[in-house]
Amino acid sequence: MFEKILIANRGEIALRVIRACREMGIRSVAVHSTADADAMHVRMADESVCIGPNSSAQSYLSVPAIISACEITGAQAIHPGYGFLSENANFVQALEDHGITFIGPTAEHIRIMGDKITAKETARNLGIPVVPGSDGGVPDTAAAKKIAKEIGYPVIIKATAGGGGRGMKVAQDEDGLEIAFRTARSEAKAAFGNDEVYIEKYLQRPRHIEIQVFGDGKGNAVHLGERDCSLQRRHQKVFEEAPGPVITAEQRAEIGGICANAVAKINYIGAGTIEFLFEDGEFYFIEMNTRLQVEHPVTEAIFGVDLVREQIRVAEGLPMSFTQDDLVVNGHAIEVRINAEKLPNFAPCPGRITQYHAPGGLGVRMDSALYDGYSIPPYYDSLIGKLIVHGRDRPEALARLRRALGELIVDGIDTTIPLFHALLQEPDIASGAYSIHWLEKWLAKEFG
Ligand code: MV4
Repeated sequence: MFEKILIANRGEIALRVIRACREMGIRSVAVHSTADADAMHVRMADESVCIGPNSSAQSYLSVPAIISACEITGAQAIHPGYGFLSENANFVQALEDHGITFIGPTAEHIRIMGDKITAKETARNLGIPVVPGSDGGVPDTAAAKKIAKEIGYPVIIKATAGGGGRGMKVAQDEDGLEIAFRTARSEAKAAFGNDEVYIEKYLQRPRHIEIQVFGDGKGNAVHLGERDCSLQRRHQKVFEEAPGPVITAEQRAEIGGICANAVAKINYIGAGTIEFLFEDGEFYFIEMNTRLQVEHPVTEAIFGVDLVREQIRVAEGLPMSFTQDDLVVNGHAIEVRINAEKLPNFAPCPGRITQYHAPGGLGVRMDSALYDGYSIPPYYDSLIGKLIVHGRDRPEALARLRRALGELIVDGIDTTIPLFHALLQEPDIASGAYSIHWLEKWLAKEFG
């Protein structure tokens, strides 16, 4: 049993992990940069260690500083949260060498899924449906044209080392392919120092549907349904919901079963998310994330489970506390991301919070590290809170979201709260009729 866990993160996700530790009777250690000396995660943890200056590179991303903090405090395990070192295989390897448990998957699984071509090949071999395209890297335009002819236009060229939407180019026809291929390759080289690219059939109006999986590292795994995260701006999610408004129970059981079997087969341990594009009733694998995700609370709401508690359990070698049969969808949950950003351009807007009031009541969860008088530092991500609502069905969740947003007060800075008030007026949001392109089109129409 772990007595003490170090949380290698900040903000709301650090609080999320500290809360799970406290409920399990495990002591928590916060780490922080100098800019975060007054942050809520430092106050809430049982103890804290300053690990470096303002810049993430020298604090939250510093492997030696974090390992030292572990050794000083005697923490036996590290929870990485999301972002920062959460999907860094070298970090996981370093922890192993120091006898510290990483609360998450193995370095090997992180490495496989971090390389997009290897991830796709692994997924295909495990029986997961993938987007039609090249088997691995494409060496030149001639090879690209040959594959494009086979799968049909439009096609998309992606960087092997990319992800999160960086290094992608669409070609509508053979004329466009030449330029798309060369641009993708040179951009990949510049951005990632790796010019390998691959090619896929371009899906024109898909939804982003991701399946939550969970394994015990001993060949047992379950799925916890899907989240629809199609509402994104520049590859940043802003609104997520579970279950997906257009996914049937039969589709959930089928794709979920495929994903659970796949991760069971590789002895995957902990939380994972298998991302798909969903179009015309078909799922197409694009990537796998080997971490707990920002939007995990919508899944927790509809299944009534604590995913962080489960991560800690399996890291200790304990079994998961539920089986697939225990996991029944209950109602509908929606999360909106409250960012310190000024509309219409979403410009980061750090500064002092003069007043903060979190909404409450039935079916409302506010995950945030804000407090009255807190100054948001300019050095980190602009996510300052997540409002999660749960209702018996989607209309109830939407009504509850509108009500809770009305109670939420974040004064002193600009936030994305007005965006959600506006979105809730939209018939397409009310009906769930949106694809991955809906939000950008709507923003262009609303704000020019
Ligand atoms: C695609 C695609 C269409 N067809 N792949 C963007 C981020 C990366 N995770 C994968 N992405 C896409 N891959 C094929 N074959 C469209 C996108 C895409 C997208 C995907 C999910 C959510 C938002 C998106 C916005 C633009 C493009």
